[in-house]
Amino acid sequence: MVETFTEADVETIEHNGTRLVRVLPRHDGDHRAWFTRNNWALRASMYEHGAVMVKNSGLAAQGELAVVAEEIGGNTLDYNERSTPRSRVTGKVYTSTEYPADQTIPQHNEASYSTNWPHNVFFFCALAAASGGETPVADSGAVLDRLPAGLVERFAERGVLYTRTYRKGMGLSWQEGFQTDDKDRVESYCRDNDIQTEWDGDVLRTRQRRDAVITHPVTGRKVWFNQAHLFHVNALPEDVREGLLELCGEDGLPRNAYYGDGTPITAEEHRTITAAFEETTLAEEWSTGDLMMVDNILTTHGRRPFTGDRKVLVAMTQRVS
Ligand SMILES: O=C(O)CCC(=O)C(=O)O
Repeated sequence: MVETFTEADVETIEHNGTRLVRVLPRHDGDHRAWFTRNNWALRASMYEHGAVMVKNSGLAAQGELAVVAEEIGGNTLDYNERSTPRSRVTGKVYTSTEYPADQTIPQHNEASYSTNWPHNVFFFCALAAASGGETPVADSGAVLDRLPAGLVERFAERGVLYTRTYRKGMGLSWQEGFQTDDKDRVESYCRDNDIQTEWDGDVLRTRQRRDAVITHPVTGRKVWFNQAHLFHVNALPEDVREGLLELCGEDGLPRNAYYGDGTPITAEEHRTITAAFEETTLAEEWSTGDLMMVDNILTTHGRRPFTGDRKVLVAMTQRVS
């Protein structure tokens, strides 16, 4: 596939089953025409390898990100049923998750806790950090291959139960999560998307069961596709975890994850899953102007801590239900 690029230097980087195709355009100035000529190669490489990074893409404005994302990935999508704070920049282009610079964002398949997730995610580095701030990728099939067969079997059979408590001042409020001030609209969304709700005044608790292992619709490959390790209470630093448990109890945590039948995911299982991600993660440095596109089913993404200012914009395309 990679040979089909024109006017570009192309290199495939690999680490323990995760691949990223790095493409450096070599054209004489018209970057948009280059994207059009290489549209098929970009899309095919993304579906075959999982992640493609176009260095020095030439994209200047956020609007250009949306246009290129649509040309390659189809319709851009709104960020609904939110799990992290982000801002809309323009149209359907958002900032990436706005967590403090010293925090790591664990690897995840975008929105895999929901019934609707984007097939493709496009990240545009509008401003590279002074140091760090990579958006690492890890192949969801390689993660699955590293996990013990018994654990995969249990998750495949039972799925994952995601629990959330939306309250103001602790994680996301329900208004931010569902992007509305209308409780009836939240109820109707939850009914349509198989989410159980329980209201306590202005506090909303939800429970939703989702698959943990799915089959890639294009390649037919089985992949680990969930956010159990990220929602799990042990993903929090110990002091934050202890404080939250004391304050809200297990039932009131902003988020947590269990096996789909409600049985706990043990600390040991959480460590095993986290280690499988760590072993397969590949991180390529950002420069301002780079664009990375990922097949969200085949490839997870996360974020490394950074120093200095950093701005990464996101466009998601092609909802798969
Ligand atoms: O800022 C980034 O590089 C990605 C952050 C992230 O994981 C997200 O927004 O889902």
